[in-house]
Amino acid sequence: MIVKKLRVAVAGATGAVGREMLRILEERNFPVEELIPLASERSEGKSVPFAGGERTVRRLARDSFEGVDLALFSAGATRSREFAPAAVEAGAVVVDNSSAFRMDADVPLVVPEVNPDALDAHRGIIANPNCSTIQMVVALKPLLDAAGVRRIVVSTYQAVSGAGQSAVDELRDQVEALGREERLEASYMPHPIAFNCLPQIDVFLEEGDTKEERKMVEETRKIFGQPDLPISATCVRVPVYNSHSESVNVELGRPVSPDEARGLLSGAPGIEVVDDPAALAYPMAINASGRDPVYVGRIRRDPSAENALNMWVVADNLRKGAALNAVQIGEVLIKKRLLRAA
Ligand code: NAP
Ligand code: 3JN
Repeated sequence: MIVKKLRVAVAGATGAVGREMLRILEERNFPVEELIPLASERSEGKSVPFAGGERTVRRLARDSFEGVDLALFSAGATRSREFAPAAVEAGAVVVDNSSAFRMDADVPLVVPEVNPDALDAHRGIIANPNCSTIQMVVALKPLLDAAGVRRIVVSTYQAVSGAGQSAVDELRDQVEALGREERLEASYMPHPIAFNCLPQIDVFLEEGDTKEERKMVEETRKIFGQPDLPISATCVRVPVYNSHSESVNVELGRPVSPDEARGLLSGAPGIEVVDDPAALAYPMAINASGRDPVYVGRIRRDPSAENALNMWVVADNLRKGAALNAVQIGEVLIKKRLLRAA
């Protein structure tokens, strides 16, 4: 297949996710004719590394997208709402990393290993799910196909990088302050995170759950096409720099033994099974960081419910949870010839 090289804009190119996008576009030899890094006026004129050189950052504006084929957005939901429609109007296809459009009925919410065909109906904007949702649905997809999913109970252990570079800096500063026996200052997270766990990610909603928990529930239902699937989520910030871990309890439509589950997951795209308790081998955040797969281990029966399994799911939240998933969507758009210029 002959692939036309594309003009690719990255909105939020100076941020934690945006910088990862540039690295991944380069690593995967994405067919980039021209890379257009966009950010706030604070970054205008600065440069970002790409393809062995430097690219000058431009200010994100409504007229940034003339001639752009693909626009990857990771500059926050407010910027997505303001600028993504202008990008579409200019002829670009937008892959948006924010929550701005995820639950819109006419916007596909896509994880390429799970529901690539949802892209066929796109109308210019495609949404990338939340990082915690992405790794869970990748891990559950082989079980969904083989046995059906009846209920999910998930608890997350989310790294500070999910809250941006400032939160990473805050954890480092707090650890250093504790070493000097000084007081911990919290500004980007609601309480000190060093040597602590915070059962709050994003704001609280009326029912007592948080917005991050609600996102996991609603996004998973949309991706699986099961609007009433019972899902219970508890999202926790932990003092880990990068890579989210999740304890996932799933009730299936028929009995699936741990061995069968390991077999199904081992052959599935995007998954690596690390599950050898005798060798103390299971997925860990420090091993997943900087890598692409969703790692799954601790697969075992849950005898407290019918047809239920427990598993431990770990992935790099900035890569598969955000930037990599967005670039993979771009790759599927090319393959399916769903970019307007392709
Ligand atoms: P970050 O490190 O704080 O970076 C924010 C980026 O947005 C920077 O490039 C910043 O540019 C740019 N930006 C901020 N205000 C802007 C404005 N008014 N106009 C243009 N650009 C502006 O944050 P991050 O961790 O990369 O996250 C960015 C967004 O990605 C989040 O808000 C979220 O919507 C999404 N995200 C999604 C996931 C996921 O689960 N899929 C995970 C993390 C983040 P400057 O450097 O010029 O300020
Ligand atoms: O906290 C995490 O680990 C993931 C954070 C994701 C995030 C952070 C700020 C704004 C999002 C998101 O992707 O849902 C958003 C947002 O776009 O609403």
